[in-house]
Amino acid sequence: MKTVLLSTIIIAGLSATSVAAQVDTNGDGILTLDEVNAAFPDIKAEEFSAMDANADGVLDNDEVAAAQDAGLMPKT
Ligand SMILES: [Ca+2]
Ligand SMILES: [Ca+2]
Repeated sequence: MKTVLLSTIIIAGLSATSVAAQVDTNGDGILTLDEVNAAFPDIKAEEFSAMDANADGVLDNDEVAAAQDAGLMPKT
């Protein structure tokens, strides 16, 4: 029984590997500054703008991945 529980926890952990999925509190697939700030209070508007490569005011998965690669957003 313990093994089954552990497996369930591991699977749940793996399915939530994307930071975007954790930070995206309203589940619309994009991150707003408010959502990013809720998860990472240290990220300021200037840094958010730097991550927002296409300047549409939100971060999509590609922008989040690029921001993480550049060290602008923590990988959790
Ligand atoms: Ca969102
Ligand atoms: Ca964007």
